[in-house]
Amino acid sequence: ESTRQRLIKILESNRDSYLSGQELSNQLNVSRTAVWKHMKELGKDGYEIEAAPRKGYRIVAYPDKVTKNTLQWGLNTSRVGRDIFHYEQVSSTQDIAHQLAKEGYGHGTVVVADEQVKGKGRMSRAWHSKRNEGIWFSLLLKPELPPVQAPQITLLAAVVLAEAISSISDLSPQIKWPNDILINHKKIAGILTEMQAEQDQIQYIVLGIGINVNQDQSSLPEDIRHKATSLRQESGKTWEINWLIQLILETFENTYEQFIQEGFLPVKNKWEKYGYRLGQEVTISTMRKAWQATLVGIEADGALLTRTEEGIQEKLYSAEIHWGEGGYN
Ligand code: BTX
Repeated sequence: ESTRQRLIKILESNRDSYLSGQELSNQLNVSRTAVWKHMKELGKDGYEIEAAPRKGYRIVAYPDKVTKNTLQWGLNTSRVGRDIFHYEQVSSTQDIAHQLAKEGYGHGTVVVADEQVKGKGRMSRAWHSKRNEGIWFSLLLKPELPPVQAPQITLLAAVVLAEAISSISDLSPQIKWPNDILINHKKIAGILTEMQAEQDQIQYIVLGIGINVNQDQSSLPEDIRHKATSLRQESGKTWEINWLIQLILETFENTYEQFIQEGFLPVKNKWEKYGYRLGQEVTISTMRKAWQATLVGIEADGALLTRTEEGIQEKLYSAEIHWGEGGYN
């Protein structure tokens, strides 16, 4: 842990009181000049620090802007987020993460952007990623697993998002197979998993996560307003982006480590708890056809298990699920 990280922790646990330069220099084991220099750096990252003569230092405002530092301070993980790249504007965080993978960056590297101008969904669909209103990031993963297990990581990420949202709100997120998080039937988050693999080994996965956070109805594009929502719209309050990203990274690391150690079963069980329309009949479509079937659950390998009216069970690895009029994607 760096001096700066420890400094933030001390300041955070003394939110309302002053800490003298001397006290901080003792606790951190650095000079008072060094303490002062760190304070100046914190200021650059958006912390507002009051320095009162004879009383000492006190945090008066926390940064609302996201930076590498504000994300790393107080982040309680060991591998996820060890390297963080933050940009104000990018085309897509996915592309940058692929580049970093090729440059040799390791498991857990995070790429975050305030805004994406070419955010992408699956099958070349666009993902709307407006400035500062949501969380748009990619996580570089290097699991020692065969490529057939990659879909499990998409499902795991969906569980992480559902659990994180449930843990901080009264909302009831649901997971639409394979990769969408819905609240009150509207999409609040999406996951895009891209993989580089050899025959029997994943080289790396770039896991892209997009979450609508502080948008109001009018800031979502018109064509998706009826089927998209944000945390703010559902909860009636605005959320602090830094803190949410940290929560998600921490929840991800814990869930991922459990998955590596214990396998997919714990993830499968949680997934089914959040599974959208399980037990109900929906329309399923692939490139070639569309048909009606009941969603039964997921299989140990992450496939979707369905059953037709005639009772025929089928495992699906890639398909779209629709319901109601006009479909949904
Ligand atoms: P998807 O293909 O399942 O969903 C894309 C569809 O969702 C679009 O066609 C549109 O109908 C709808 N949509 C677009 N933007 C939004 C939005 N902000 N909220 C709700 N619905 C929307 C889902 O793909 C995967 C999305 C991953 C996004 C992350 S962000 C960080 C990373 N970088 C990047 O370019 N993509 C990922």
